[in-house]
Amino acid sequence: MANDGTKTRHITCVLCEASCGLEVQVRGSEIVSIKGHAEDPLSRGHICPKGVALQDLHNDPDRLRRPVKRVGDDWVEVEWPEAIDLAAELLGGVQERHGRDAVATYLGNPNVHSIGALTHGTAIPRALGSKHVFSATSVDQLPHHLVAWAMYGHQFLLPVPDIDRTRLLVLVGTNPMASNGSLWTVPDFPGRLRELRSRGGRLVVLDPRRTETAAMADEHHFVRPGTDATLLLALVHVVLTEGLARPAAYVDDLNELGVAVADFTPELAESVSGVAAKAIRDLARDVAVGRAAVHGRMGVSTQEFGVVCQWAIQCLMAITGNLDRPGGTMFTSPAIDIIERGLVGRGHRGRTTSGVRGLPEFGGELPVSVLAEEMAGPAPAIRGIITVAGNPVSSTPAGARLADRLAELEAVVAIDPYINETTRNAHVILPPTGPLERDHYDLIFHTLAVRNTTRWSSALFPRGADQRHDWEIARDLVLALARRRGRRLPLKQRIRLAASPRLSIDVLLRSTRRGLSVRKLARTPGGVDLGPLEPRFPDRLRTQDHRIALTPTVLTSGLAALRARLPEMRAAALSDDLLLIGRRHQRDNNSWMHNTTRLTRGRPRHQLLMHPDDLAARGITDGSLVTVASEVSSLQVEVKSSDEVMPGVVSLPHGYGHRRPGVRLSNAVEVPGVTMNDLTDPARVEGVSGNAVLNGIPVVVTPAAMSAKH
Ligand SMILES: Nc1nc2c(c(=O)[nH]1)N[C@H]1C(S)=C(S)[C@@H](COP(=O)(O)OP(=O)(O)OC[C@H]3O[C@@H](n4cnc5c(=O)[nH]c(N)nc54)[C@H](O)[C@@H]3O)O[C@H]1N2
Ligand SMILES: Nc1nc2c(c(=O)[nH]1)N[C@H]1C(S)=C(S)[C@@H](COP(=O)(O)OP(=O)(O)OC[C@H]3O[C@@H](n4cnc5c(=O)[nH]c(N)nc54)[C@H](O)[C@@H]3O)O[C@H]1N2
Ligand code: SF4
Ligand SMILES: [Mo]
Repeated sequence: MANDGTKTRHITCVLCEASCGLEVQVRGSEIVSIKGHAEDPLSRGHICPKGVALQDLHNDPDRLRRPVKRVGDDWVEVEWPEAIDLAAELLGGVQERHGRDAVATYLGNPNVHSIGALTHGTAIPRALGSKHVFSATSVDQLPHHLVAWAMYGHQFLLPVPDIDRTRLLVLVGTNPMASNGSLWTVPDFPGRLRELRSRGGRLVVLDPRRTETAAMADEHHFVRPGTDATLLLALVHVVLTEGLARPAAYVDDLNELGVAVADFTPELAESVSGVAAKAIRDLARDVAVGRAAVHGRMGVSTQEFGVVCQWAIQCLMAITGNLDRPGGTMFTSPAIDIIERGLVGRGHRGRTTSGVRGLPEFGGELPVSVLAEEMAGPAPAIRGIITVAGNPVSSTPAGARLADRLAELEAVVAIDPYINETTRNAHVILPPTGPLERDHYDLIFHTLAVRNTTRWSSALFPRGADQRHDWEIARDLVLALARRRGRRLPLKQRIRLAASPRLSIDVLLRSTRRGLSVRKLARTPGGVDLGPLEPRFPDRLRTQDHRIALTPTVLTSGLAALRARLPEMRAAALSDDLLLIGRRHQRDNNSWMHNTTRLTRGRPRHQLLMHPDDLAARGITDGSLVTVASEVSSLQVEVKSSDEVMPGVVSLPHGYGHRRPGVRLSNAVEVPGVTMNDLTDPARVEGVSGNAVLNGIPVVVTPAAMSAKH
């Protein structure tokens, strides 16, 4: 401690998957500084502007600290017991009147960044027992889970690029310079990329936009949105036809794979994707050399052929012997192994289906694209909802439609610290503590990290007497639901609910027999380094025979739809139609964190990016207001001329557009921009998984002045 009472503390940043270790100077209840923790074995001192903004989040006067209930158009603070009982009454009442399935749960992104949500949050949908469970997974990484389940036998066997040892890194539809990596905990991506380059390694990026990551690459190819599947299958095709395959002994069905991809030649891929056949051949040969890692994320997850894309990438890694090898894509050995411990199920598909469209569940969840339709009609299936750390009005397709439905529901409960586009529709809001007021342990992100480490993060500040942690809210709500039904929960369940996350993690750490405990980790700033990733297959495979089948029917079934779309894709490549894609910025965080000027000041970044040739062809001037119309809706936004996007492609960020009535985000409502998901279409889902299509949306862009005349 310094003379003035300043203390140095080490915590984990929970704002993105990078999970950086931070060093914070605190004086009493005041934050003096936040910087990266240089000694952290995983994040090595990295920090981004969002990490610094944790203090703004902590001090934000708009952040709720006590529950509120809606009375007319006003919000009234209520005591915790009353708020919990009200929530249980609202949700339980709907179930009593209309059946269990009448209440839906939406689990949003920050759940995976909160240990209490992970240890206790899932008890809420379990207590409700409704088939209507939704999460951000189906506007995000669902294809990865489905492919991992079908090929490796467990939805969480997700390989991560071994960036620290690779020779060739190929990034498809992902921009880690802005996002800091996804399904890939890779803090200090810029530093790791520099090291890769200085070892003589190369980065290749495939993206319709010359992103911040593409700008750092040795090679960047513009790909027409939604066509990557042909390109990725062509890579597999080249490896197989040129005799370059050298899979591990536990990989089966090479011949079947050859048959499946026979028609996906580099020339076909060129005709729809715009990437030269020669470049595809060269890339396939380079990947086959070894120590190569291919990683595909949002751009190839939330698009029409997301499952085929992720399947093709896994096949490519497996047949070239890059899977589970140093320098390729690898699996972690986390201290708390969520797979081995059974903390996450292996996955299942089709046990239930959605009512209107009949889309299958995966892993106990239905695709969120069906949420609004299940609330519609004279006898809607869903009449109440609880959202936990989610803002689906902003983050799911045709969110505006969902907002209208939410306003009519009999019960809307939110566990959320803000009154935003979604929670303004709630009858009661239960706000949890913020990231600096709670303990943290990365159950999920240690499982996806580029290095095996284990780190405990103690709350920086104690919670106020009138605040509750998310795990306490989940515990109390589950108990209140049971009480309302006149039931006593089984002892085992009560014990589990009563155990704090700290206690649960401690028990799990101690049982690893590696001499680990929360206490020990809490005394070791940055945590314990458990070393580089190591080969884990075939032991870690969870398929019955501990082998990998390359062509499970559920995955190859996506090929028919792809073949059927080829003529249209070819025609589209020659037309001047526009396709809309998303983008992320380093200082944005999905649909929240716009309430801090530290992150929102500076040049505006909400505009529609459009290629100068496309602007000229439509007589649109740079900076003017344009109308962007999709099949479902239209909106107006400023356009920005940019040759970063390829001709025929326009780009908008998501998570903007806070100027909706009732939103209580005093700074965010000043932030210009529109809600991109007013343009996305819930009818457009990936055919196998039901994942939302958020990239490659056909749109028409016209000058706003002109469309006003019509
Ligand atoms: N068009 C388009 N749409 C997209 C995407 C895209 O790329 N393009 N990306 C998609 C992706 S990948 C994702 S993950 C989703 C994210 O979408 P959501 O799952 O809706 O998550 P966020 O937008 O991050 O909203 C977070 C919510 O949680 C609240 N919150 C923050 N911290 C906590 C906490 O600790 N506890 C609780 N209880 N609440 C908290 C915030 O106030 C906010 O309401 O959006 C998806 N939507
Ligand atoms: N700063 C910041 N960091 C974040 C987030 C954030 O909102 N802000 N969100 C977090 C979350 S929830 C997630 S899931 C991750 C996502 O992490 P990333 O996947 O890295 O996120 P994006 O920046 O959306 O990258 C998607 C890329 O795909 C490209 N793309 C779009 N369509 C296509 C296509 O058809 N084909 C190809 N090849 N590319 C395409 C886009 O141009 C974009 O560059 O980021 C996380 N980190
Ligand atoms: S990169 Fe992610 S984890 Fe690291 S400081 Fe930024 S927001 Fe936090
Ligand atoms: Mo995400």
